Amino acid sequence: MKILILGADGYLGWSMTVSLAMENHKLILVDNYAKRKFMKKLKRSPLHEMPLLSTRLKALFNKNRNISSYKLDCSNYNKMKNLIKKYKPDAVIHFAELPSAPFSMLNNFYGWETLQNNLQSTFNLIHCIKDIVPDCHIIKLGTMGEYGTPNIDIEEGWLNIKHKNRKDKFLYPRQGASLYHMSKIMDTDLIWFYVRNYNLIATDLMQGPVYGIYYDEGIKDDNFAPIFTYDDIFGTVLNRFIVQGVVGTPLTVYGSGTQTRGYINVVDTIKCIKLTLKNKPKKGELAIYNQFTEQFSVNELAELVVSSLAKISITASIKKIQNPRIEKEKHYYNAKHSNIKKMGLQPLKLNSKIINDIAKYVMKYKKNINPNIIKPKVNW
Ligand code: USQ
Repeated sequence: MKILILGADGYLGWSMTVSLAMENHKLILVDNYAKRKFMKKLKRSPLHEMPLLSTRLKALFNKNRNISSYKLDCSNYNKMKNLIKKYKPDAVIHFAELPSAPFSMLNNFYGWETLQNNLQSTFNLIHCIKDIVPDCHIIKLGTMGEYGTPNIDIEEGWLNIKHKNRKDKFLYPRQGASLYHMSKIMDTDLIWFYVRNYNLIATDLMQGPVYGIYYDEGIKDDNFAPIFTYDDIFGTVLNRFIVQGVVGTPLTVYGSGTQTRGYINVVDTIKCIKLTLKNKPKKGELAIYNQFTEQFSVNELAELVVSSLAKISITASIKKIQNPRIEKEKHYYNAKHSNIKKMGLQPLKLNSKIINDIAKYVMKYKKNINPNIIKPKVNW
């Protein structure tokens, strides 16, 4: 297939690129390095610095020479249009969004940056697809956070409603807990608008917080692993806890720690997207899958990290700190996630071995860990 990957430099985008490069697809990679730029500006750094996409691609070229890469801002309509006209992709995987809730809640500037970047990129993409390649499969990364934490079961994207003896199907009600999550809700609305009015073809993957490191057996070299973040703004909770345990600082459980989410290993994220590529919806259909494999409370994750690290002689501790976020701590949470299993995913279950493999990776770069970027500094 001819696959366009937007946001190919990121945690998920790069993992996806490596995995698809091992198969015989034509890949067109795009990134504007916005996340690297903002991390630098906010004095946050990853576990180890990664070479730019162009340098990292050299290793992939030994496996697949059919890759082109562009430094391009997806919020620039004309540039997107020219790119899509040039390649006419069969599928686009859209990761080109600012992905952090704390980043979006830092202040007015970063809030608007998130809304504008995420919406404009999505809008430009769908508009170009509609005008140039309407049969192209748009695969978009959404988030479980679009649903929030409602007091009823979370369905996969849609809810059947019976009202005064009449029935209809609507997008499941959404209640984001940050401007980042709100931007994803608006993305979904935009996609659905275009899909239902112009018969486009799209899959929206509602993903939970991701953890782990993606390696392809073909390139087991840390320089080709994805960018791994552990700071208060860009790091996700489980990766942060493992780094905190390794560096010997207490695990930062926010509030009571009873907040529950659906989590997924990055290895499963990549498998799910590849399954999605093989399962193209019909024209005019927006497929929505909840992309997570297991539910945990923050306390459960923290306890699992402490007990796992103990097996490799690392003594970690937990410290409950005041929650910097506005989010429900005690809440009902039961989210469906059967579609990805129906497509064939055999989920990886989180266990001590997985946690300790990540910890061993982190230990190699222990000297790089900056303890000043661990404590949460963004409150809302
Ligand atoms: N949390 C802690 N301690 C920490 C960090 C987080 O207790 O040190 C808690 C948070 O309060 C929250 C939960 O862990 O209840 C998850 O937080 P997170 O920072 O791992 O995830 P979140 O901000 O929700 O966002 C992440 C990704 C985002 C993705 C989302 C999926 O950054 O791109 O969309 O996970 S979801 O959470 O389902 O919306």
